[in-house]
Amino acid sequence: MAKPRIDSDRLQRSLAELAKIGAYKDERTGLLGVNRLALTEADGLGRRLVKTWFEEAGLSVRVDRIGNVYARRRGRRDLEPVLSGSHIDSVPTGGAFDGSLGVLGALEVVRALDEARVETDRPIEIAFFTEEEGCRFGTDMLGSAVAVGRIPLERALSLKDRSGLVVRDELAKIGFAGTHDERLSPPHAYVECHIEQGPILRAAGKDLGVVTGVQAISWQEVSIQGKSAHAGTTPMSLRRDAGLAAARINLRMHEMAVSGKYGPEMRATMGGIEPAPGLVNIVPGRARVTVDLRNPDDALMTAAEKDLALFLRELEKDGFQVEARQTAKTPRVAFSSDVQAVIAAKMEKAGYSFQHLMSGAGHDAQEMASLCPTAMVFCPGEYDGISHNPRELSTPKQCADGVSILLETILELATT
Ligand code: HGY
Ligand code: MN
Ligand code: MN
Repeated sequence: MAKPRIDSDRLQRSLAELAKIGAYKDERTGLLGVNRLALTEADGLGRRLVKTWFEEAGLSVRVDRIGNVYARRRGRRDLEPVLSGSHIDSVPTGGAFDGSLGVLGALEVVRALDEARVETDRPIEIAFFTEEEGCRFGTDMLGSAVAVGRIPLERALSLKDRSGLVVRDELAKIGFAGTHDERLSPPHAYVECHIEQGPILRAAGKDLGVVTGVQAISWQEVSIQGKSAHAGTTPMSLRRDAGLAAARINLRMHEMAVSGKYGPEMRATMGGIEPAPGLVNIVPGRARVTVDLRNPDDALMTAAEKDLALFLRELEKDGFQVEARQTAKTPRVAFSSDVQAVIAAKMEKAGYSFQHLMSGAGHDAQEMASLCPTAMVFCPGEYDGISHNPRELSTPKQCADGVSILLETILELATT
């Protein structure tokens, strides 16, 4: 039996092929980005391409009722599988690696095992989950959260995007309204390979990262009702400028994060700011903003959310109507120390430099952690690990290093 090896060129070809689907030219940089927003036609085409690759690899494929896709490689014995995967939906200004590396890396593991004619005791399964990004329907890790039972199927299927289109219908439109039970029976273990999407590993000069867990995430959509008025004739004292209220919320969030009051690693982002009607000579009567809070400490996250809620009440004393809707909320998640130990031992043995770190970004792995022993392998990225941006880049070596450790880890976990 030959030793299975990752074929880096084949992995890069698969990543490049998938990145063509939903490709767009970034006006400012001229770079090619990826826009495969969940359940759009591009996501459907990407899903179909990867599903075809699964079938060509001889895997048995199933699609569940929230559109999650699983592809199983038989093992010698019919035991719980070792699961690996990620997502292929992207943010609208995405890159070629976020999520895709985890799915195509797992496929490369299967291809390498087949080439080396390696059988494993346990089955190996690859998954890609629906709407990991949460950009379109407002809730991140949607498919994997349904798979583990954190979000009920009906609630997920009824979610609407900004134009009122419903998950249930959009799934059917792209042909991924599966029939398989959406609740995943616990795998033996779950391992995900993902780009770090940040600067830590590159700055530390490390080849790879062993991920210890994911920080807490809290998303809200805040609607502000003020009073629309003529920009020229309305004295400042008579205004209820919803755009100004949005700016005050943004400033409060920033102060909460940089003050250290909620810990040194609190992060706050107002990614969406939409005053209406958004015209030069009209005081905005309405505004819709998004709130993204992150904190590695659950108690500090709760305290920060309370602070923000109080601030929104303050705005009401100034005559605004403010309605905040929680759209995503996940606690800090710790990954399995056993699976981390396997990953670290493989990195050690292969001679890679590595460090342990917590993930700043959310991942499907954080949902899987409630179902089975779970951990992640991080690959560094260039340009400070920029992500959710067409400049996202992990070099072929960085990708192959991570996927080769994914291979070794899956092999060990699949051998009883
Ligand atoms: O938002 C996140 O952390 C992830 O990219 N979904
Ligand atoms: Mn991702
Ligand atoms: Mn992402």
